[in-house]
Amino acid sequence: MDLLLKNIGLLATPYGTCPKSGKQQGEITLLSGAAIGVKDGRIVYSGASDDSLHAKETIDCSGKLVTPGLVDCHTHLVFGGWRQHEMAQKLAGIAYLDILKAGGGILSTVKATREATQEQLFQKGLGLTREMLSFGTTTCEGKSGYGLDLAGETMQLRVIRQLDRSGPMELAATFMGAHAVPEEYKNDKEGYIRLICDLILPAVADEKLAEFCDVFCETGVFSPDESSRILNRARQLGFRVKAHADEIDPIGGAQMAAECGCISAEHLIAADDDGIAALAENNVIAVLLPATSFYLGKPYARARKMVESNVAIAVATDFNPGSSPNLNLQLAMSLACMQYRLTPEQVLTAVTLNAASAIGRAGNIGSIEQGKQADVVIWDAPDLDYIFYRYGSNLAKTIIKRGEIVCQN
Ligand code: IZC
Ligand code: ZN
Repeated sequence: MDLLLKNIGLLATPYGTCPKSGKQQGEITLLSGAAIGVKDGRIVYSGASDDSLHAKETIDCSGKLVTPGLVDCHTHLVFGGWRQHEMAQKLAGIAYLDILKAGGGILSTVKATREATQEQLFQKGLGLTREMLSFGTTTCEGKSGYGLDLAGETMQLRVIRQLDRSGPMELAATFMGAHAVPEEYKNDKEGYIRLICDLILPAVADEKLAEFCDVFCETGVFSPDESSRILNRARQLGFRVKAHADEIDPIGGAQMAAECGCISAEHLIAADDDGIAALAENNVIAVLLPATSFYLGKPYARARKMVESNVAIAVATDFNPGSSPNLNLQLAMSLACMQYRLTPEQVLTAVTLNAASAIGRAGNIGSIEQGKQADVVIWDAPDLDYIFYRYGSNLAKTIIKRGEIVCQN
């Protein structure tokens, strides 16, 4: 063995390679006095601490909590500029969709992103992924959607690929050209949808720049019909699909996501009972984003109803410069606990195994068990409740990616 984590006070992890829903969402393995053995970046032992275990390097976990590395399965990580100037508009009561309609919001970030070079976006992304790592996130998803043309979208996706290759953060790339209608197509949404379907999506597929395709299905952005046209085209080209659905208005986004065979539907603040039932029937993972509800002053998604309805829940930051400028997944975890009223066990599954499932990686990450990649967080905490209870502090102490210490707080 290359590495041994010994003297683990409490090992807390979900188990398996499939998303967990209903009662299983909260059924995690809790093992006191545990040890983890690593070889070639993978877990080769996970179980009781045993004096016969030896490795080239040993970390004494001093009785602390250990969990899988956190997976942030929904971020808009690569963008130019910031949007702190929108704070004043928000405080004056101007709604998020009204800022967008007036050419601000996403469109102001599009302008700043188009003006940036690939190197500038890469350096900025590198700083952001390092900050995420320091909070215990070892894998994240990143979406395009601030280029809204061939050059801009592919540049953003190349930055995500460059970040993934430079490590240690592992990234999954999602094409989200259908994030807004760009200024130059303001009066020709149909033309922009054709541009996505006929030019940008095939180019992204050819260059293998993204695994997933996402759309913003929302009032004034893309309707359920328009969204499903784009997602069906993406599926034809080999993408797995996702949708921002029912974030602000209940327009049937969840049903659309279910009908299109989405791996996940995101936000779902306004999803109705039929929408939730459609997600359950079609095994669509609900990716819930409580930090966005907090920042926009919106209601919180009906997470407990989703658990009761057997929908697997993942929780993510939605990190972006407009509706969720927070990249600390621990904050989203505490909000999920206090506002959704999910238990710490349900939330742990939501940010590990279910989040890994939402980005098609549950076979490799999302739990601590033999055969999986050694992505691990040692917490400055005695048990799982403590990290939710002490919200506001960064309690991630040692962050391990592929068997290497990549951050020490
Ligand atoms: O930049 O405002 N909701 N997309 C959909 C966002 C928020 C990101 C943004
Ligand atoms: Zn989003």
